[in-house]
Amino acid sequence: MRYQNYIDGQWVDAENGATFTSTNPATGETLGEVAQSTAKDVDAAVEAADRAFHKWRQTPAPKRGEILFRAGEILLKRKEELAQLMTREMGKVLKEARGDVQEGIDMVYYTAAEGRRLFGETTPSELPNKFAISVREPIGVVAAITPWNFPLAIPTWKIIPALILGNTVVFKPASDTPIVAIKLVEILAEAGLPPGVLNMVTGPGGETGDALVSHPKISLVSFTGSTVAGHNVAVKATQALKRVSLEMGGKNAIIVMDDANLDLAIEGIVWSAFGTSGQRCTAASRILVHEDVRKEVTDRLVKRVQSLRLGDGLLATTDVGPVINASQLHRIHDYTKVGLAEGAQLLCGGDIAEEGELAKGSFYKPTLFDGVKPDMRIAQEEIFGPTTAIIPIWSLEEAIEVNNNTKYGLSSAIFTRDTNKAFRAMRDISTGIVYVNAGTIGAEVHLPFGGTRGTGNGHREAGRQALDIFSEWKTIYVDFSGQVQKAQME
Ligand code: UN1
Repeated sequence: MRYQNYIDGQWVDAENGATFTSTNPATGETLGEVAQSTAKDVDAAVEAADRAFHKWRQTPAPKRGEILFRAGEILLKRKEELAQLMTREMGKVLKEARGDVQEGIDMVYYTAAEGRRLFGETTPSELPNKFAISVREPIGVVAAITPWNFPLAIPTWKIIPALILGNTVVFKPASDTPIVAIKLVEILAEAGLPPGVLNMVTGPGGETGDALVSHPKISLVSFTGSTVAGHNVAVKATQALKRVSLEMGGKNAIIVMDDANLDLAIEGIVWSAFGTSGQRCTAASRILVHEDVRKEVTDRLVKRVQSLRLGDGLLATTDVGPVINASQLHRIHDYTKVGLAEGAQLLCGGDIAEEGELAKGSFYKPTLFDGVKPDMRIAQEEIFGPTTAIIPIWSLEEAIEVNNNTKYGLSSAIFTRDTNKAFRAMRDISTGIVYVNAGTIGAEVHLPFGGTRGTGNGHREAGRQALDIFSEWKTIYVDFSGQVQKAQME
């Protein structure tokens, strides 16, 4: 199967005919050949988006919303098919793939309804017979650059708010998951987006992504992905004075206090650390356990983690799917070696899984380290795999300090039965998202999503707050006094 770019309402090959392969990380099976775009393809896509902008921005927002609602209906109808494709292309277990599609549907419905809100302000003028309002305006052509770990949900976080506000979009999905992205674009086109309003170019971050970020007609770059790639995007886009919204890494911690409900905490840890094979930017990669319950927590965790079954995410017997590709697999394993060299104690896992069918894909054994010190590399650097580090703590104050002391600041969780401790944690934890008696994953689309410090650059996706990324404010004064009234003059 051969997949093409989508430019100005047409499906087209890359101008030089080049392609790359999308493969199933569980089996190595080839899923299709996908256009490998060059700067020329990017230019054609951006020019098309730029031409479409004028008309789209003047389309009433409720009408734009109607098209997006239709896309939501189609997504809902095709949910199962999309989820199966996602499991084959990205690897996450089928239940989670359904969740990813559902998160996309939620985002589409939630944001489509903004078409009938997009509230601005009216406020009294300081002068008589003068009227003052503020309204949101689109910015122009938006570059949406998305990662492979949520191949449907995250593209909707960017594309849908951009479109409801009247921007046009050039979408570049991750090279590991282009086919799911192509299906999303097909659906948005079928829903009735006019040609040029949404364009897609597939290809590697290096050539395709760089050309997009540097294109003079791109007004805003919205990026989710690794810290290294995000840094590159930020430097290039900022030099060209574009607006940039970045969502990058995490080193999220779960705090388990001595008064916690341990049944709940253990399940929360397993879900947050090993769900999606640990490949969420919200994944719990540090577990800060009060010394008084550490032995019980580690003993129970080891048993639970060793019972997790690795396999193809399409099989009902699988708990943990593959990681995205071989290079990521080796990177994760290198971190195991780093942890051992730093003196952390390996409790289970710690190796590439190659038994039977697993040898065909990229599987890593769910890994637990104990006795980890807060400043070790495995406690500071994002690994993005099924591996987590237990760090002993002795008090809430210490836990909060360790929690806050990484270069990232996305998500945190605390398990405690003590309301006072819960509220102190809610106040003093400095991440963008905090959970009480729940793990670090599972954000909902109608609340702001994003992090402090090196996780991002101050923006929030999702929720009403996403509108601030994709719009400019325009302030309008209407003077109906019939005179030249001079503000701030006596
Ligand atoms: C991500 O990993 O980049 O909160 C997004 C969660 C999901 C979104 C994760 N709703 O885990």
